[in-house]
Amino acid sequence: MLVLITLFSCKTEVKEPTAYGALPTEQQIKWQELEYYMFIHLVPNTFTDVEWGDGKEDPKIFNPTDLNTDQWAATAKAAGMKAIIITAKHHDGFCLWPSEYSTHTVRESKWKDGKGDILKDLAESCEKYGLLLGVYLSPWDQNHPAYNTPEYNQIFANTLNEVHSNYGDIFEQWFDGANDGTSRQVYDWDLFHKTVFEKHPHAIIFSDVGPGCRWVGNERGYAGETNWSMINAEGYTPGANAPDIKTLNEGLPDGKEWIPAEVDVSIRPGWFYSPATDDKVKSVSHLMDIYYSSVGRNGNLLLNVPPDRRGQIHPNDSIRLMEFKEAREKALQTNLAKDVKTTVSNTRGNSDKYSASNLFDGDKSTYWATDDGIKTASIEVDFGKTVMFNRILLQEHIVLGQRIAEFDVKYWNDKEQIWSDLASATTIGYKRILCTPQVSTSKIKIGITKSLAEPLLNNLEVYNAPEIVSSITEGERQINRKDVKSVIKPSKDIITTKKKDGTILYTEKKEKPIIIEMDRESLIRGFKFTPDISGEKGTIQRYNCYYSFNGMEWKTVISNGIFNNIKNNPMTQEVSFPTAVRAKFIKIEPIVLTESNDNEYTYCTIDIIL
Ligand code: FUL
Repeated sequence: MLVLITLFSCKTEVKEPTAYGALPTEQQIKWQELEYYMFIHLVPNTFTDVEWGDGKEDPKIFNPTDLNTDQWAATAKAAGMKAIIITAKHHDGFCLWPSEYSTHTVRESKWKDGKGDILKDLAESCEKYGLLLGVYLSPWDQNHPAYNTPEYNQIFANTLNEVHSNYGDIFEQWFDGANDGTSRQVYDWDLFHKTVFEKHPHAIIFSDVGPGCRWVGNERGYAGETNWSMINAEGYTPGANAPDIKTLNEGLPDGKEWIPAEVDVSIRPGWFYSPATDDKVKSVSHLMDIYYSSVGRNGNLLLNVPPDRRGQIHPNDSIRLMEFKEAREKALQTNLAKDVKTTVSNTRGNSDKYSASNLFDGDKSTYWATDDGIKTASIEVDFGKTVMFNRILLQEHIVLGQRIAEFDVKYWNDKEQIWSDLASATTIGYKRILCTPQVSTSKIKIGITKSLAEPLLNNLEVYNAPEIVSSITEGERQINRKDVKSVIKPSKDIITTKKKDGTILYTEKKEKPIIIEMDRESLIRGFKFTPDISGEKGTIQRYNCYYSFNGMEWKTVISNGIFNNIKNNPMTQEVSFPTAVRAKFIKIEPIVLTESNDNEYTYCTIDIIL
């Protein structure tokens, strides 16, 4: 009896962990759960092949021949998106609704003889398909005569008020900080925010500094590998006075405001439709990489799908969206972390309420927690059989703040009977999907090695994603992307010579491969190999190419590849891998040299295609 009483009192006494640092509002949590939604860019630029209109365009050119907002909404819904945000007014000032505060609108266009209203149509379509509606309104307005005068602020506020009064609920207001550097307008952000909140108190306001969510610092689709949902917004404004790009990309562990990252990127090279980009829609593997780098890194993905000149989503884009959805579903299809046995280094108050079983119950409101003061911990997951996996999905209970700063994953090496390192990473936040090398094991161990406060996790999933065969779109290749550095790791015998024209030539022994190391694991689509273009020195003709996560274990990506005609026409060779690979190292191993009797070969540069 005494024992029972003790146990009972023990259970009831375990108090909830204390909240830590900046916290999300209920609305920000709902917003984060949307994860993925559509951006629509459609203004006169769609008809003029430009990215930034100057506001002097004849509004008559805006004339989509068969505009159909139901088609957008149906596509977004089928693609697995939860909302649509539309450029109600871009930098050229053109309004997609017949605004009372402008003379540069759909009313002045040819579309529907000036009687149309795209916001009205879209609001109805979103409602019909169960999607939320958001609006982009650019404060920078190159058409409005009052722009650059103090009066403009009130005019812009009136414009905002009009949009927020007449089209039902608006879940997100997008404020773009961009301008061409000539704007003298000082914006009244307090007035703008007040105007939005008056009509939609729960709206999420996007800008470089929120207050609802923040720009991620690039338009390529990549949140930082470290991505805190907190930043310091005080003293900053959108545009030129925004925090630096690194802060936007990675957030700050000690940031005073909860302003999570939204990752905006276009499915095409530009934000607006152009027939010139019909064949440049991003590949599935590129979109998957973006997905892992946005939703998989604690950010929401706002994917732009620009309607064409009919006013509909082009089949190339919608087909790709469906392929992308299928790839996501296949990657995260069978959660291997079901019916597993878990051993954790600590459970808060040894209580069931905070036990590790909460990680696998599919209920986001229950979580595993440690005792006060315990900021490092381990979670061992025993699958009870051998499983093969390459993705680990983790979620923090962000209601009480984002806490985890560093963690690692080890797997049980059944052969050697030891724990082997698999991956290490920094933040988790709302959701983190780790792409790891594929391993077979019966057990994994997640170590939380640094946390700002007691770690609280509500979900742990494990998957084996199939490799994607990549169809690479030329326009989307990024060669030696500036933020990914790669270096050639020379053998100790390498000879470096400077040619008369200044180019550096490397001479290597035939048996020595070329190894290139990147400063981080990346999705690699191929490489460019530049020989000595004068043809004076021999080079590689046939080769094997390998990739590796750690520079020790290698997998083949190309076997017995050939540099076509390199002997007679020694020019840069571009090699696309049959499948894009995730790796940190690439190795090119010569098999046949152009000068068959030579025991050494030369080359000038190697570029990695990401
Ligand atoms: C940028 C704009 O300048 C682009 O045109 C596009 O609208 C993008 C989403 O935001 O700042």
